Amino acid sequence: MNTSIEHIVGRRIWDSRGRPTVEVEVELASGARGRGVAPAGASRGSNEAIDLRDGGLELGGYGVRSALANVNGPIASALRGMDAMQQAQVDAALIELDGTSNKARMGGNATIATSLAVLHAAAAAAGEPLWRYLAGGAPVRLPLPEIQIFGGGAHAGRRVDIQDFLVMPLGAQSFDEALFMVAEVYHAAGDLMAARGSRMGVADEGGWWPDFGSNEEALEVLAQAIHKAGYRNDEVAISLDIAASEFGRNGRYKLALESREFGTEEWLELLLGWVRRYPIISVEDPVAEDDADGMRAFTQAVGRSVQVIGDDFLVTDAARVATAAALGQCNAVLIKPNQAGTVTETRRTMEVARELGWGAVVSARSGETEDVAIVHLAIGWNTGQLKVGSFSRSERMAKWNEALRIEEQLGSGAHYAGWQALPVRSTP
Ligand code: 2PG
Ligand code: MG
Repeated sequence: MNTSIEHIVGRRIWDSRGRPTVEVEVELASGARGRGVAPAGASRGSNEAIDLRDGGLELGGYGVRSALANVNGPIASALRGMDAMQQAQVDAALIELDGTSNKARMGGNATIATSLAVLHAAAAAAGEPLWRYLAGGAPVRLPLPEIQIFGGGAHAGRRVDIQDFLVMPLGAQSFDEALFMVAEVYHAAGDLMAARGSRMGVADEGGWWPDFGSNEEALEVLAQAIHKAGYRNDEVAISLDIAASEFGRNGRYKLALESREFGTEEWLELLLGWVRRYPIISVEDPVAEDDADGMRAFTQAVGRSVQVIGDDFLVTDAARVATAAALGQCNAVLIKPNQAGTVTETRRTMEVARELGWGAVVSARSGETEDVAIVHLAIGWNTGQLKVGSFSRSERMAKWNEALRIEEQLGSGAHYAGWQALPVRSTP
């Protein structure tokens, strides 16, 4: 079969926030096709691959004409004739063509959509679902999901400072049961909000709108919701994405909701108090991306009782993961393909994390589409954990539902990762 790349077309489609994004379609000489879509973050690390936007007045500056021109021009010319089965070579060509350290010239949105489209076309040529093509016969697990119940920070008009209040169904026996448990907690939380007379509605990733007087109150209500749904702490635990780069810089942390400001030391004291008082099993970006000492102090303080994920801090970069491990910062990495800009670089980061015995969480962005590729990456690469936002809005549910279908395809060979996917010694 001739698997050389024949056509590449970039088109503008629209994401879950009604903003334009890049979709790329690749066709091979054999006729096999693949489609890749770039998601978009709102709380971005400053070292991520650049999301190339047109600026100006049109579409609030979010236009993607320049990124699409790159796909349809230089990228298509460079990749035409290359073998789609050689993903590393295709991605190396993208990296070379771009020539910058952060995909600033071609745009990380242009490169990741192209890289994913080529990957999909290769799986189609192999006649396999993407997850199975990626696994290549190696064992896989259904991931432990990390699911948002309240969405705050940049995803909810900064109604609370902390970005994500999430749960992890540690005690489920299957992915199907894991979603069942989360559904119960999600709706219990909604009922509690309604009973309090809170303003209802959902944030960018589908979590309940965070109508609270303090950040800790959200934690309190989440713990109540888990209890109300009938689960113990070792069955459903809490996970937080602090996204501290959004309100912290130069060792100062400002909680706007509470009109309070902290230095790194007091900030860590506050977080560690929460970890002691609530069943928290995972914390992402507890400090700002520029606070390497704070990250080390937090990671050392929690030891092996809490997963500490680097998102803005590590930006899906293999070298940053290796350095952080050597310095005792974090014990897990968030894997966002569009932070890296190509499939190969994303995969390398995941592999380094695995070699280190770290946790690895494949993650969607706050701006998403119906695309479900990341579910296949999480399962095919056997990363053990998956984060795609909350339990409402179809761009989120499409992904959870895709994992259910894959669980069914695996049949009796399906194995749910559960809490053992975490780099921790025990459940809360
Ligand atoms: C995060 C993501 C997803 P965003 O911070 O982990 O929740 O948000 O895509 O806005 O960076
Ligand atoms: Mg994050």
